[in-house]
Amino acid sequence: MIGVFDSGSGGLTILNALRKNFPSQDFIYLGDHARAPYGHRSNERIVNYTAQACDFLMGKGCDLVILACNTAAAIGGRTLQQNWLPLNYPDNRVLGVLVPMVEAVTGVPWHHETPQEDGPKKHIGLFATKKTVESGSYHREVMKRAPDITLTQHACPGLVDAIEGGAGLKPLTGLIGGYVEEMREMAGCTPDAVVLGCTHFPLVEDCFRLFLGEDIPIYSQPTIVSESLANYLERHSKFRQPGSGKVDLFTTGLEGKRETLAKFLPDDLTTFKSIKL
Ligand code: DGN
Repeated sequence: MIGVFDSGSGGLTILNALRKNFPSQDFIYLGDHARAPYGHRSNERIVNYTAQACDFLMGKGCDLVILACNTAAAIGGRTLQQNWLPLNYPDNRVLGVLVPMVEAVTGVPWHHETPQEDGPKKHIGLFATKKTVESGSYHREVMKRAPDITLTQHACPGLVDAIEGGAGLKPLTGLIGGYVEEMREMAGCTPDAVVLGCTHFPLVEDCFRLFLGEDIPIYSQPTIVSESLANYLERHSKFRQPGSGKVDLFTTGLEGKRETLAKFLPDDLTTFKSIKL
């Protein structure tokens, strides 16, 4: 069984893509809505919360957990993989959503962590949460693989709250128009391509598109993560255990968030079970 975790609802964009790609796979989703967003929390707390979430999902029988939250993956991914997992669930795996994006941008598979001499020279713009940008994880992983790439990162403070809070088109376009303009000013140009490095942002991709124009490719995280998982399962067959396409949804609390959730959920998934972490 595969677990999918996000601080809130954003990871549902990833879950939806995974369900399409793996229709007979069983999934468990956990949104830590009661403590979302994670952006203003300390790194230590984000690592602890993410470990608690993985512990819950693995306790439910998930031997593979996708951190469908760039913030949790950027801050806690490595610590969980290197320290927490070997002590607690040595046979299980935790995968993030960041490396598949870096892999797609650089065109270098994750297991080749050496710089490419003739790597692609391009200018990528990254929009993500403040925590993800501050972690430097995207920058570090891109530079390892393709030091010729210029990565301009822009934090989008307030955007996750606005999406989870159900903000309308006007405030959303106001925020996103500002981020794109600031990115152009920082970079001195429009980047060749853009990564939306937050699992909430696919929901507002049209707004980004509005300000970026039609010609700038936007790397789609749900699609890329799903393709990358297919590749991973190909190489690690023990995690390939098709079931009946069952999906269980868990939350730490949906107080005030039910309305927004509708935007993320397909019609056949509506019921969240509440849990405490
Ligand atoms: N969806 C999360 C991400 O991809 O970063 C948002 C994290 C948050 O809680 N700020």
